Amino acid sequence: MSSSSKQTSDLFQPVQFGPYKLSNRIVMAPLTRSRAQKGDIPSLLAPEYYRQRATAGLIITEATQISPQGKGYAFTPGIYNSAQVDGWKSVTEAIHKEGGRIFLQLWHVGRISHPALQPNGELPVAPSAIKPVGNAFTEEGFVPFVTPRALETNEIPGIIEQYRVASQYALDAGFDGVEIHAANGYLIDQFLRDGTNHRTDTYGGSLENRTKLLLEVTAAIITIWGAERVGVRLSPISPANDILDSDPATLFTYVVEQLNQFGLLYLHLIEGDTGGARQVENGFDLQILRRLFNGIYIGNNGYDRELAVTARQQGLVDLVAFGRLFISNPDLVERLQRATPLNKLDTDTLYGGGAKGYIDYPFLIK
Ligand code: 8OZ
Repeated sequence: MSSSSKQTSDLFQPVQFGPYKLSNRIVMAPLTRSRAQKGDIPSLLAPEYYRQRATAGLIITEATQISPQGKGYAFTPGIYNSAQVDGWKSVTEAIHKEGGRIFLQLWHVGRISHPALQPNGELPVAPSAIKPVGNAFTEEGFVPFVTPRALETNEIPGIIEQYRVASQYALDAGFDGVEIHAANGYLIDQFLRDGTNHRTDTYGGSLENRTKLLLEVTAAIITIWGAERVGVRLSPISPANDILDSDPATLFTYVVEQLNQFGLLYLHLIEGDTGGARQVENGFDLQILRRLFNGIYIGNNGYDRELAVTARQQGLVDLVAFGRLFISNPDLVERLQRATPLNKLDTDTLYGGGAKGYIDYPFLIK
């Protein structure tokens, strides 16, 4: 039988995931939708949006800033005060009522921001004062990035504390775990890579020094959650957000070796150019990282039914995360299982706005 036929794949079978038994191996990837309320409180429609998608074995929330400083786009939600916790509680309760599981993605954007999005109009912070190429999405529209301010060494404990406190808020909000967003050219990724980290203190220079922030953040989060409820997302070969490293294969091999000391639940890799091609120039074989990692491996980027079924048959992934397909197909699991047609994505309603393109995509059977 070909992999695209309707034969049963174990993608649709229950699987143990640390302390949790997931109903299948299909993950809803983290997806920024920019619909939060004033105060960076999750949208009143977010419980319904996520509830509609609760048949995913696991949902990972949209990236969620750990502090006002961690924000880099208009209308993204936060997890740094009790009003935000209350908003997220409505989401976690809706998912748990449906028997689903949901992790929160912890996010600090670093230099991918703009004074218009920062407290008191301050400069965004970064490992080094290097301006990214591109534009920030503010409430007034797209504006060019600025040169960020390099963090002082004595500010770094405060950044780690932001992650720890946000992790406690995530626990209070009823999440099942957290994912550390260390991908896509945001703060942690900016520290990892030699193109964005030109520091001369103990957080820059050598591989060991550039990886230090990620490891210290991970250690802090584990004090709240335990390693068995924490995952990390990386994008080793993605150029997203003007990120660059001279030797990503060596860097990410070291990163994964070091992460192994914690016994984390999972590693979630964007296996190409984020939201784009799976094959990239100067890429490397990411199975090296999958084999190295002592935990569950979630693959992501450009998967369709056939690629996911084949990846499971060949043992290349443990779970598969789908992003855009989950935006337009709330019942994606059922549609993949039955190999039915999929709804088309409306790209005009991806970011911002309300119910349209958010909670109104049709189900096969309501
Ligand atoms: C698309 C638009 C805004 C943010 C990421 C959090 O790249 C994002 C993001 C993606 O990880």
